[in-house]
Formats: sequence, C-alpha cells, structure tokens
Amino acid sequence: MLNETLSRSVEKTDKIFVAGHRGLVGSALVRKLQQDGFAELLVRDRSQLDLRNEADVGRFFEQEKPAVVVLAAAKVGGIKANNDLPVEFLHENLQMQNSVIRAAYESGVRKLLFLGSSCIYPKHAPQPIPESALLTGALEPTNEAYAIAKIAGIKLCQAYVREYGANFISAMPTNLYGPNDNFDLLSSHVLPALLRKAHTAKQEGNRELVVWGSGQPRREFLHVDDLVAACIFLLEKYDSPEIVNIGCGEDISIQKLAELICDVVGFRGELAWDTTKPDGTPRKLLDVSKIHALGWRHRIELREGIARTYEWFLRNKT
Ligand code: GFB
Repeated sequence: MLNETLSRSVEKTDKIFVAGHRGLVGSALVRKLQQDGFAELLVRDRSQLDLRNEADVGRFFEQEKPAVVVLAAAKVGGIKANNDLPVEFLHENLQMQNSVIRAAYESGVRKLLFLGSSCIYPKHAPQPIPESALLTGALEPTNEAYAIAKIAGIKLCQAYVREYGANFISAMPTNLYGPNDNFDLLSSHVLPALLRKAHTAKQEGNRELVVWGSGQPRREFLHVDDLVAACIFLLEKYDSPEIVNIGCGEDISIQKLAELICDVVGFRGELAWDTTKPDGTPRKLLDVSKIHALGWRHRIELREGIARTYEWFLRNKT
C-alpha cells in the first residue's frame, strides 16, 4: 500500500526554496541539501522577503519560479513563549503559511513540504501517537494557538491536493534540537534551555540548577540532522497528502533529560523544581511506524546528539 506512494519526484537540479533558512530546521536543511549535491538552493532573509506579506511572496515566486519548496519558516518557541503569545503564534504562522502555500500553487511549484509539529495532536492522544489521532480530541492549552495554525497548514495543503491536484505533503516532527537552536532561557524549548543552564551553573560553581515544572512530563527528542534527512527522503520518495510523523520512537522524562544534560555538560550539583511553571502535555511520543515502513529511521541517539549540540554551543554561544 505505502509502496504505491513511492516515486522519485525531486531531482538534484531542481530549484529548491527553503523558507526559514536561518532557523534550526532551515539551516540544517540547507547544509544537508548542499552536502547531498542539490545545487540550486534559493533562500531569502527576513529583511529581503517578509513571508507574512502575501503580495511580496507572490511576486517573489513569480520571479524566481522555484520547482520545490520546503516551508520551514515559522514563529516557534517553548512552552512559555507559546503560552504568553497566542496572538503572534496563531496569526504570524497563518500569514506565513497561507502566503507561501498559495504562491507555491499559483506559480506552479511541483512539490511542497509543509512542516508541522507533534503538538497538533490531542493532549490525551493514545501513546505512541498515530497520524490518525489528528482532530480526535481537545488540544494542550499551552500551545493551542500554534497547533491550530499548524493544523490549518496541513488542511490547506490537503485542500490544494484534493481541489487542484497539487503535490503538497506534510511531515510532523517531534521536539527537535541541534545547532542554531534558540538558547534564550525565556523563549526556548527545554533541551537548549537546560544545556545553557547546566553550562552556566558549572561555570559559576552553583550548587543547583532550576528546572521548570514537575519533571514528570515525557518528551521525544530528535536531532535536527535526522529530521532534515527525513525531509529529503520524503521529498524524493513520498507523494501523498496524508501526514507523516517523524521521530526517534523513544521518549524520556524531563527529570531524566535534565540528569543526562548535566552529565554531558559535567555539572555535578542538584536539580531544583520550579513548579510555578507549567508542565504542558503529559506525554508526547510519536508513532513512527509509517516512516519506518517507508524505509527511513533516525541515526543520532540522544546522548550523542546532546554532546554534539553542546560542542556547537561552546563554539558559538560562549
Ligand atoms: O520544550 P518545551 O518548552 O515545550 O517544554 P513543550 C517541555 C517540558 O520541559 C515542559 C519543561 O514540561 C516544561 O515545563 N521544562 C523544564 C522546561 N525546564 C524547562 C526550561 O528551562 N525551559 C523550557 N522551555 N521548558 C512545545 C510547544 O511544547 O513543544 C510548541 O509549546 C512546540 O508548540 C514544541 O510544539 C515542539 O514540549 O511542552
């Protein structure tokens, strides 16, 4: 059944627009596409092209005529940023994805990959979460705005497929980390935040490191280099509007993650818990059997990925 959707649809000579090339995902994707021999990459800084502006985006696509688009541009952030800024997370993401997806269709883009997020699934979805859990229950309140925007993006891509026969596909990555992540303590995700906190605590000789929430929630973490390998795999081989989960298939509690990060960084103090901060969804582990059946699996295990990210942090952020 899945084999029917496998066909080679992206070539090394295709002009590929990576929207969001300065972010965690976009920057890793550009690196990997270059390594893999894709020579015609198209990128634009925010100062050159505001993806929220539908008219500007339309003109850009008409001029440049990319053959393939990866929509990796988004307003993203950790649990606090999502919870504090629902207007920005909903509105800016809708604007960006609406203008890029529409312009892609209007200008004749042959294939588009839309990147969603594991937070599109209901708060109490079965674990591991199969793709079929989409829209079967209420969302986690701390990231409802972002999730609604991402669900709208999936539905818009599927509508272009159904109504106009476009080849627009959507992938749902689990929690990501790696080089070029946001390490700002208030707006980042948990993994980069704890890496920075452990580093600072070690440098300053502190006795404790403060972790938000209870430590009990469980999350699945995928290194961004694995994610972009999966994206290229799907661009080359997958042509169905049905969403595909991308993860490593294993989760870990926030407490265990904090202990692992302290170990990698070499911070030997205690963990302290700030339970005034939200836990968010209790568990978020993707069912990755579909992408495994298609022939892709992750390569970078969590400890190795954290060590590589810490090396990058030391070179670039200290
Ligand atoms: O990664 P994170 O911010 O987002 O938080 P989500 C994951 C868990 O780590 C929560 C805890 O239970 C946090 O309370 N945590 C502990 C911390 N210490 C810290 C810390 O110092 N910083 C942060 N940020 N968290 C996001 C969504 O949810 O996941 C987005 O808000 C997106 O929409 C993203 O989907 C992948 O995993 O809870």
